[in-house]
Amino acid sequence: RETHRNILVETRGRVGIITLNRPKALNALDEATLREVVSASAALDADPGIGAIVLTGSEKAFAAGADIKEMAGRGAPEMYLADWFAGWEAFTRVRTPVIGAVAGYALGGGCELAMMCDILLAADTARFGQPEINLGVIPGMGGSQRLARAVGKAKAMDMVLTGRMIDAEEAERIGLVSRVVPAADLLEEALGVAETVAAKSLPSVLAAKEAVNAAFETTLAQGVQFERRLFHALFATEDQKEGMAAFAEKREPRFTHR
Ligand code: CO8
Repeated sequence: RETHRNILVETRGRVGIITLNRPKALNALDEATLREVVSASAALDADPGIGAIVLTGSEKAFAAGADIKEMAGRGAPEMYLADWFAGWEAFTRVRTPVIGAVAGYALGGGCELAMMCDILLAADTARFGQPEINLGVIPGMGGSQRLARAVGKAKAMDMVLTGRMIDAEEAERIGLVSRVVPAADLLEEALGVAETVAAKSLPSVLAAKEAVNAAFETTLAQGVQFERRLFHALFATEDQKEGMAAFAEKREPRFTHR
């Protein structure tokens, strides 16, 4: 595997783990980190031996935002011509499910990156926020859109306009995260979720992620039809035959595609 400066990449069985590792800046997401996360996640996505990816940070910070020092001196033409932050869209095109595991700060771009994950686990130490308003700007990596879709207008406006941080308990209550776990167990819990997903039949896992994501991009009628077409298509897999046979025979399925 290629070597990285700001992240660590490892695999455990069918699970790939990407750890943001830029402790001196609380994992602030600079351009180098963006390139590394995008390339590492694409490589894991292309590996048929990988069925789920865990994205995590440190005990103190998942990521404290985009790198403010890197952006501070730039002008509008430069930001526009570079299409600053557009590179992160590649991360949302990863087809393999991504389990985000957040401890400590997930602020600004860090919160936005967390929201790009498919299942989000928070340690009880996690703090989420969109503090860009305090810097004279607004979220720039999808925060205003993904937060509004995830938690609705009331909480999204509250967080984006005031910049206030919410704790893990509030994040779970409003539906921003899937589960809250004790900080000491975060990685093991995330690996457990990843292993559970990675043990399913991969075609059904990829289809399931595509189907849920379609809910955010289309009308209900089109989304339901899209789901039904994917459902029909899965009857072409041997894993559908095996899964349903195993149910009838009261045994565990032995999927081919995993
Ligand atoms: N960018 C660059 N460096 C950072 C960032 C960041 N986002 N966050 C922390 N660091 C650095 C600090 O500068 C410090 O470096 P140094 O030791 O060289 O001074 C080091 O990390 C440790 O940080 P602190 O000493 O501040 O640690 P504390 O424990 O005292 O505080 C906080 C932790 C509360 C997380 C604090 O670091 C903080 O408020 N960070 C910034 C949070 C923030 O505003 N994030 C949003 C950034 S903007 C964004 O993500 C969206 C992009 C939209 C466009 C924005 C245009 C500006």
